[in-house]
Amino acid sequence: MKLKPEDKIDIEEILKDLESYRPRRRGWIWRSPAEDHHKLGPFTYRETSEDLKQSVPLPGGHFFKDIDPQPRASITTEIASGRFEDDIRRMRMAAWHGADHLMVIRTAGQSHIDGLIEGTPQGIGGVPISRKQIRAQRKALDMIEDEVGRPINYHSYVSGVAGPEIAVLFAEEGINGAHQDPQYNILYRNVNMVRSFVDAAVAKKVMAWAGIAQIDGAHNANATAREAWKVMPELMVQHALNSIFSVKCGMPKESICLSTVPPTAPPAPCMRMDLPYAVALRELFREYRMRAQQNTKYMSSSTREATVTHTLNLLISQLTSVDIQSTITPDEGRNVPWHIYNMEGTDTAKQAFNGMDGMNSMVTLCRDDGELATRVRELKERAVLFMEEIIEAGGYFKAVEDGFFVDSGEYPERHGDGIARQIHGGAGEGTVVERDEDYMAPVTAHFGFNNLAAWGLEAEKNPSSLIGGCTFELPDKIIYIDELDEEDNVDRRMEATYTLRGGSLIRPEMEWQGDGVVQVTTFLPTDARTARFAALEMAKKMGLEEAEVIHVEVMHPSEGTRVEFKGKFPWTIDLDELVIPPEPEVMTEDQIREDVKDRPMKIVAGTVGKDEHSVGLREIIDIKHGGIEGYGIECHYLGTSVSLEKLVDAAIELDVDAVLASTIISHDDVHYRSMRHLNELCIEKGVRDKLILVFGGTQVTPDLAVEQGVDAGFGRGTNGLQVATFLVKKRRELSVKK
Ligand code: Z98
Repeated sequence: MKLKPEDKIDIEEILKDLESYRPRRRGWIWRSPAEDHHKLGPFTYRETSEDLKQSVPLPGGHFFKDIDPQPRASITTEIASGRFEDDIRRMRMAAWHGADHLMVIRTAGQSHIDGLIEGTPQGIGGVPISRKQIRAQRKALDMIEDEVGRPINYHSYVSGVAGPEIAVLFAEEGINGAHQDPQYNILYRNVNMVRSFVDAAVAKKVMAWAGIAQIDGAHNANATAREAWKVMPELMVQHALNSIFSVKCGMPKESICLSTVPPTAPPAPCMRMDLPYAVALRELFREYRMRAQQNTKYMSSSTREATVTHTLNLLISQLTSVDIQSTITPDEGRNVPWHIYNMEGTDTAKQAFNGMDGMNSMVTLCRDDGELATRVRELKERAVLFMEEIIEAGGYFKAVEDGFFVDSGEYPERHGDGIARQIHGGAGEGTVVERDEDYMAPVTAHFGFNNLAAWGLEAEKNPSSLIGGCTFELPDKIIYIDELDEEDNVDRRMEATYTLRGGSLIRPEMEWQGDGVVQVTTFLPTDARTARFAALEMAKKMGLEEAEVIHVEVMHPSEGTRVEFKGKFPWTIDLDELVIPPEPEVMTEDQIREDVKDRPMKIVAGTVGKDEHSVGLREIIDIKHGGIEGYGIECHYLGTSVSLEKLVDAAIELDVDAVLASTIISHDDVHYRSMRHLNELCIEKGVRDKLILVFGGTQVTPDLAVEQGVDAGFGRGTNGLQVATFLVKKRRELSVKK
């Protein structure tokens, strides 16, 4: 199945015949760098990767021939909706915006399930990871990567008590990246520590066979600690432990990605803390890859604030040449994991990297002396001392028992509030048993003792040769289970939204098909608490169901509050009943030039009333901005705050074809009053039938403008070509009438 940009992805089609779907490849694929001086539109880039075949450029790309430079780093988007079928459409959109690492968050609690989930139940805060779900998504991603022209890495989590089983599932199904870190299980999920490390060894060996890139879990200490900037030495210790353990299990260093998060955020003076930390990490772990996340700990529900923190974090990523850039920002603070925020986070990363392209060749970090170097050294020393103390204490397990980790003191200071776990405690305690002497498992990528001595050399090289190959070599041996629950499955959910697919009905959607969710942003002239309740009342009056306030921000304690709320719009829109006016036809530049050459055209223009705005009108006129001058139209610009009388007098004196009036100010409908007045003046002076009257401005609605008596109104986003087309066509129409 080949995707076409003009058609929606067909989820029903993807779900067909999943039993026989086979992944087309294994392993992580990094972006292919473009050449050093990569030319795109008017610019040359230094640090980009190969262009996409099809994509959605940044909104500002419009000014530069819609170029869409792709940064070097892989860009992650994290998806956590709970319904994998809706996430597929979100993945396609994210890929078009530039994400090539699609990380699917697991449903809450999957860490504690000691086995695999089957079928496609609905999740909470993420999807239940199951074979059917990942097959469907990987199959969709095969099509999506063909559509955008870049490999897409698909990712989820191999932690929890079923870690090895999930690793095998991921290897079988061509998953490309996964979190795996035994320390995560121990500290945050209270899985027994011995079990966690044994499981991790098995899982890592399997992941290494499948070429799966690994992300560790050190950053969770940062998110958990009360004062995140104090755990920097510990974070390095956690990275070190998981990295070297992974290497010992057979994982190549280039597949080991350290998960780093800048520990602080403004108003903290974050750069002075976060940058030395990032530099120290890169120096200590230079053979490994870096995966940078955003700081999500000090994040409120303001998307603006989150985006600034994200951008500062991206500056660090740029300065320290990150390999994978995660984008998760606004969802965390607002708890609204919506489609649009996946695209926004991806765009923020792409935009920041585009803007900082080549910066590292102009700016050098001061590593020799001064605050950066001193702090980098200090952090490394603290980390090494921490490691030494673990050894003195009797090793890692003992250190965990003593509460060494996630203590809120900055090492060597300790506050005694760390997370302590006991070696004889936690989920899965006592489940690790020594292998019998005659233990033998005929499987590929086996970890540890396997008694193959009696089975010959071939078996020692690859134990699965004894059974003609295991599921890694022979996927037909995989037992595929479709669904286990008759009600909680994708077919039932799709039935419920059937009418919204393929027909003429649509509903707003933020997370799931047909969820009806809309967000309203407004300002209420009252204090924050009152605004919160007033907003809910507004939502009720607007007919929104299940309304919730998602952001409240004081503009002034008594003058007012910015408030954002969401609710469900309970209706559907029938597209067949919509009256959509035809798109205005635009002549080609050459057609306009030819017309004006045959019959010269002259206009007079000005911003009218008491209005000093000039940019919009200048863009319509100036050759520099692609304005109508460029087509040979003679323009007489009278400036700003021009009276209508002066404009009409000049039109008569210069004997022009058209008057172009502009206004931005619109309070009390002054712009529409000006239009009426202009029309009346022209009638009074007997020139109305000789002049084409055009009014423009950001608040102008074309139909309303014509109702006021002018010939055309142009609103936000108008360009010179549209105005020139109108002028040429209108003049032809008038000549015919004459
Ligand atoms: C991230 N958004 O890093 P549960 N294993 C490791 C983890 O770091 C995590 C999980 C498992 C962040 C999310 N990390 C934080 C090493 C989570 C998650 O138990 O299913 O939630 O596993 O991408």
